[in-house]
Amino acid sequence: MHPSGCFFFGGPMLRYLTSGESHGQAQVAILEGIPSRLKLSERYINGELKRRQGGYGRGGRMKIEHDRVKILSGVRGGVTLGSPIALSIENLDWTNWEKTMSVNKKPAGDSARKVTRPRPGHADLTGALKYDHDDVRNILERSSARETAARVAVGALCKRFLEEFGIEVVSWVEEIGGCGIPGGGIKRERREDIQSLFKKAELSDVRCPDAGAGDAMKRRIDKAKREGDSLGGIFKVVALGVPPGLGSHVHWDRKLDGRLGSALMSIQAIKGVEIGVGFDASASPGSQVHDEIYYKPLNVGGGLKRRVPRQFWPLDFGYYRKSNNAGGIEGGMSNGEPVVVRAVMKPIPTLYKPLKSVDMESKRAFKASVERSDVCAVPAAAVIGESVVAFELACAFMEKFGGDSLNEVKRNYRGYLTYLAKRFSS
Ligand code: EPS
Repeated sequence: MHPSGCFFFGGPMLRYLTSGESHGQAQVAILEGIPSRLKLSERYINGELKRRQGGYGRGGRMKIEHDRVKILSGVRGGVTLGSPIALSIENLDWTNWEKTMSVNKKPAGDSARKVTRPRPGHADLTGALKYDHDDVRNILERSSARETAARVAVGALCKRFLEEFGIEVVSWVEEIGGCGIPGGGIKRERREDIQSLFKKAELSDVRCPDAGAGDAMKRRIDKAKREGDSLGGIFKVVALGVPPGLGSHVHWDRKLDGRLGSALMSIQAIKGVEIGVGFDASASPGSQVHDEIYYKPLNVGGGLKRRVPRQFWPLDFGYYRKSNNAGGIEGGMSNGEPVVVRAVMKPIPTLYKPLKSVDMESKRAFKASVERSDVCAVPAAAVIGESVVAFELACAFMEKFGGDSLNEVKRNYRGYLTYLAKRFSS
């Protein structure tokens, strides 16, 4: 099992690859396994790319780039064909780096922009040792979080797919540099409340739904910038409308929480992931941690009538919980409640006030290299978090309900919902 692909009966259902250097020509991705006849436009993906580019604390690069996707294949007349979908996002900064990053010609002298002083906290030193490079640029160009533009394009496609089934993936920022939402903003779980927090976050340039906390975050970012420093933080991703039964308890590599954890940890600079109450589960006894189960009978006489509280829409299958400490996942399977994950991003390792390092040519102590960078990219990381969660959910969804066309997947999904309602109603 790999975070960028899911497998069933030995064959991949949904998988993707990305390629691209930060100052190379483009970020590219190929996504395979999306069924045919899904409506898709470049405009939709561009909306998500724009969200990733935003956020207070970003550096000069985002003034240069206006990320736009080009769909190269797999889509015709605004609908997917069922074939692999190739996506490309041009790096506009490439024009300033053509000589340095030339594919065919080895750059000489200053135009090489050689880097020999690895930044603590980055892939620089270990990457150079592992891949036998004396120029750290050969590592940092790929380890850069610029790669996440491609992942957000893939995530946008997965979100478009999930939308067809009433599944929505949202996020917001809970903390930056120690400034956070009072109480973590955790407890509210109703669909409407989550959507309202998300709407507020979308209007905030730190993607924080609490205006007061957002202002404190911005002041903290300004201070770090003045001091030549960088900041990390915590974001939350919530998926709404996820049916019970994605993932599985039967084998380690099919557990949904394991797969989400792996996907989130694979985002540049992420150092920790929590599902539901996460690490807070250690402080309370089981009686206060586990979500009690309730049942409200369904009237399925006239089809799938909604008799359970609206916040559980569209999943009416009788059983529900009044709390969601599990973060919507029990036994490695979604349980029908919102899927709630949090991730912590470390401060960006590129500092304008650089840390101690060693020059790889002279082996003498030096300050690390300064590359142009962001002070804080937690708001962007939240959008990237949504993307990787959307991919994993789409993957698990296709494993369970997979088909070649969107209609086939819909038939399969409807069949499952009908089964749940009929089988588990009184
Ligand atoms: C970028 C993310 C960051 C930026 C990068 C663009 O990457 P890194 O992980 O290398 O710090 O610094 O921009 C540059 C490399 C630059 O030249 O400014 C992104 O999200 O697009």
